[in-house]
Amino acid sequence: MSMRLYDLAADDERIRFSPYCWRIKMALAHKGLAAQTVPWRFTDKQAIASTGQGKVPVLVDDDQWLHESWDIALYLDRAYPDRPRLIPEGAVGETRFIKHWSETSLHPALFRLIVADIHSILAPQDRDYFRTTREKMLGRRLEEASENREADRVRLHTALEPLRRAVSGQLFIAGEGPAFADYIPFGALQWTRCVTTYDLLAPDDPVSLWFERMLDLYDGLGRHAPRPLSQGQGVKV
Ligand SMILES: N[C@@H](CCC(=O)N[C@@H](CS)C(=O)NCC(=O)O)C(=O)O
Repeated sequence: MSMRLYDLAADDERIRFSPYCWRIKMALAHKGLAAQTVPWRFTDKQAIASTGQGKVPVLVDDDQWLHESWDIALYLDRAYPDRPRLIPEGAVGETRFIKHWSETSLHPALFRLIVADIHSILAPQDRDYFRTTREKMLGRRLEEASENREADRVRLHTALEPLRRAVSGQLFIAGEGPAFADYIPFGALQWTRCVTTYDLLAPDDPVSLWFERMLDLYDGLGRHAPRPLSQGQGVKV
C-alpha cells in the first residue's frame, strides 16, 4: 500500500506551500518512495487528530501515523535502509544544526516578507484562523509584518550567508549530491516560491543557482509545483 502525505494546500488545492511538507516530498523522492498527497487546510485538524497534534506534514505508512518532519526523515532512513540515506551515517548532528539554523534564522526572515501573500491564497475557511494566530505571533497586523521591505530583504540576505558560502564551493550542502541537509532550506525557499509572484533573490546569487539545481531534482518535482500567477489571476503550472 502506498504512503499518504497530508500536505498543506491553498484555496486552489494544487498550490502546496508548506516548507515542512516540501522537506518530506523531496525526502520521499530521494528515497524513491511513492506517496499519495492529501490536500490539507490549516483548519482540517480532525483529519490528523490521531497524531495528537495539529500540524503537517503527517505521513501515513501502513498503519503508522507519523508527524514532525525531522522525525519522519529519521523514520524513513530507519524503515527503508536499503534506499539512499537522507542523513548520511555520522551526519545527524550537522543536519540537525541546519534544521535549527533554517527554523531560527531563515524562516523568520522569510515569514515577515511573505505572510500577507500566504493569507491572500488561503481557502476561505482558513483565513480568520491564520490571521488570528499569525498576528498574535507577529504582534502586529499581517499587512504591517514587513513594514520596511528593504530592511527585511537585507535581513534575509544576511540570514542566507552560511548557505551562500557553502554552495559557492560545492554543488549541494551535503556535497556532490543532495541530502536532507539540502531539503531543509530548500523547503523554506520553495515555501516562498509557492506563495509569491516575485523573486526575493538576485538570479546570480549562489543561493539562487543552488535553488535552481534543487528545482531540477527528481524530474523537476519542485520546479513543476503550481504557484500563483499573479494576485487573483489563477495558478502557474
Ligand atoms: N516542527 C514541525 C512544524 C510543522 C508546521 O509548523 N507545519 C505548519 C504548516 S507549514 C502547520 O501545519 N501549521 C498548522 C497550524 O498553524 O495550525 C515539523 O517540522 O513538521
